[in-house]
Amino acid sequence: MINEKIQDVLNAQINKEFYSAYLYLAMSAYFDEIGLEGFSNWTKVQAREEVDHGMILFDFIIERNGKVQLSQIDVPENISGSPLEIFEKIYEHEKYVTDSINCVASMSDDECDLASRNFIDWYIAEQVEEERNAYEIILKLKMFGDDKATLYHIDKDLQERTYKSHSYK
Ligand code: OFO
Repeated sequence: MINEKIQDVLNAQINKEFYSAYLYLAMSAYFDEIGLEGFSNWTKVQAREEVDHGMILFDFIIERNGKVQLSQIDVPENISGSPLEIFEKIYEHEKYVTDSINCVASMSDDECDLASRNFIDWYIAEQVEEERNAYEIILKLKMFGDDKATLYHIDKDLQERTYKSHSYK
């Protein structure tokens, strides 16, 4: 049986992951509106990964004979600006999610819930990748983003990203 405090923070984390999916979807729609199809594709693929992150938490709570408690998902606001500004928001958001995952890990240790502690390792590794992915795009945009021809090529590159479903087992 899952520890109740950990169950609560995992339920809160489900909400954060689905909010992340909403955030990336809103960004995808915005990029599509301004004609950046590759950026739109990249953020749409990321939204699907975020749904996977939420679902893995959902399944884990059930596997531990716990209770899933869903809560209202906020609507993302202020989705506008240059690709660099949007990716800076993404990077900040992922750092926030990393902090949240780290707190789940540390609480699992405090509560001696080692099954949850073991489970959350997958998210810790995933967050390293999430932050790095956003950061690499920021670096490219800072270096070349003002040049329209290069922006066009970055957009083409981001068009190549494809969705692969995520699982922690
Ligand atoms: Fe689920 O990692 Fe991004 O937010």
